[in-house]
Amino acid sequence: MKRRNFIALVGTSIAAAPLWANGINTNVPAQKAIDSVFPELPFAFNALEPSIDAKTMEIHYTKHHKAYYTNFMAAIKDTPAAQLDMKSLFAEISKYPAAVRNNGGGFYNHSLFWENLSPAKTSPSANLTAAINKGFGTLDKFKEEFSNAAKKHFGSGWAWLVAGKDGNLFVSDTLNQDNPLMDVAEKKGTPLLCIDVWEHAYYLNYQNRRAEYVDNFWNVVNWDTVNKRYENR
Ligand code: MN3
Repeated sequence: MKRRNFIALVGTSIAAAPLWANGINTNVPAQKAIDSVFPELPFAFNALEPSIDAKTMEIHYTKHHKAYYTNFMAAIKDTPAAQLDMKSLFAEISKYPAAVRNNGGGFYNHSLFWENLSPAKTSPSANLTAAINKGFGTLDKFKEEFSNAAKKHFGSGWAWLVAGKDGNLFVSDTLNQDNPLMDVAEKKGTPLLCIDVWEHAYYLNYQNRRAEYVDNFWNVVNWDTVNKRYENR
């Protein structure tokens, strides 16, 4: 079915459509970059309140994320990058101009971020729990390490739970819109969970209190997504 027909069938319901029904499927990143369309938000703007407020979600999605998408599409138009899927592009991102790296990362990272957020109560699968216990000792110790990476990251960027090539899990943080799929990343692997710690992600509601935003992030983690990413890595 053509994507346009599918959109016509499912309408514009934000809550009903999974992110990848109308855009980039970050769980199976094999889409050509140029084929990507701006993905729908998989929940309503106010769905994550009070942990993430509606106004922040609306601006973050409709302005910030949309701008990365638009600028990325413009940056790769009629270039070899448009022939690559996102994962392949990131694997050689050092060969491309900063506009591709920054906007491609911004486009992709936010798609990952929305997918790993949900108002529903979810929990790590048995397989993921075993991997977390192996990597960090306990779930609480993992959360502490991830939270510390998010709280202590200097400037704009992201904190990540990542599966390395050997399957072992680790925590990292990246500058600006870089991610662990990029050849420029210090620690590389498959992203399983991420948090945006740019000030635009929390400043309206939390102002300078990034630590509080990070602590409340755990209330809205979509573990179902993290479980799937771990299985599909
Ligand atoms: Mn952001």
